[in-house]
Amino acid sequence: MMKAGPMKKLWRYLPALPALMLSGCTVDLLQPAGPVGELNRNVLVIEFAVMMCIVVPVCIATVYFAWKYRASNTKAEYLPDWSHSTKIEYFIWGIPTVIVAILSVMNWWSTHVYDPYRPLPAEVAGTNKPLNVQVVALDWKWLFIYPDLGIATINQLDIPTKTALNFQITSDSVMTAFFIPRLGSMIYAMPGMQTQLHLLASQSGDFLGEASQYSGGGFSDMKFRAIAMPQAQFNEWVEKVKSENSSLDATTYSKYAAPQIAAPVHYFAHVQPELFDGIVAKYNNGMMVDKTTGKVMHMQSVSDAASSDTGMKE
Ligand SMILES: [Cu+2]
Repeated sequence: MMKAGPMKKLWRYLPALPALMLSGCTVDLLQPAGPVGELNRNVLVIEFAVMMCIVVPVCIATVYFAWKYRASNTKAEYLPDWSHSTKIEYFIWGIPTVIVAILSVMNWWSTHVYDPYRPLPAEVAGTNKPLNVQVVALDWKWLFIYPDLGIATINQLDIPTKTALNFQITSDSVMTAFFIPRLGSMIYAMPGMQTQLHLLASQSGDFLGEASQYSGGGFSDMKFRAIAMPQAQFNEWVEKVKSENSSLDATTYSKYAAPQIAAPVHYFAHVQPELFDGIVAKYNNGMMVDKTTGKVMHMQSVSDAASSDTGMKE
């Protein structure tokens, strides 16, 4: 008889394995804190279930057939000349076709219902005035500009709950991706371009935000806290930031935009208007798209400031 060796002891911890595996980065995706995240989670779970409808029977059938048609089983049907079965053809082509069709419809529907470029539907967004946030991916930190409030932060995104968030996203470095797993959707940040994302936090909380695309040495520290709080508390926070004595303009921007690993949180009481547009324009020979007319125009004043003083990282 075998004695309880070290291997046998290890088996006792086997039930903890799923929990251990879920303790990684993916758990946030299963605990959404807003409507977009909820939809992403539901799609993930339903699609997983749909795919398991084929994976599980195939796994079981593999073991069952191997056992049933084993060499020593003389009772099983033996068909050495078998070559075709229309029934099996329908089965092996039909089920995958149905599953691909279900997944296609689900994916098409779920990517359009909360299109990242479209404001959230009114029944989800509520009546609070949406908050505009401009996001700039830097090496290796995140700059958040609140254009309507005239403030900015580095590596911390405070947001009011139950308020639609309109993000404009760009990068002043390489391409990366902006991602707050508990709020949902991941959108690319690219130099010279403006991507958009519309999110909403339905509950207060301190969520992880990250860069989800590898962008060099400081990538693993390119994280930020997204802190959702009630409107009144958010207003207090804005006042606190405004009382800081640090400002972000064309001259100080270069200092803060320089590559830095694990950058500390920083508050700017004042931010130069159109700084974000200047950052985008400097990769387009100073040209930008006018938001009201849709025409391409020259960002004279801002690009002078942003590209000559701060832009070039020689
Ligand atoms: Cu991951």
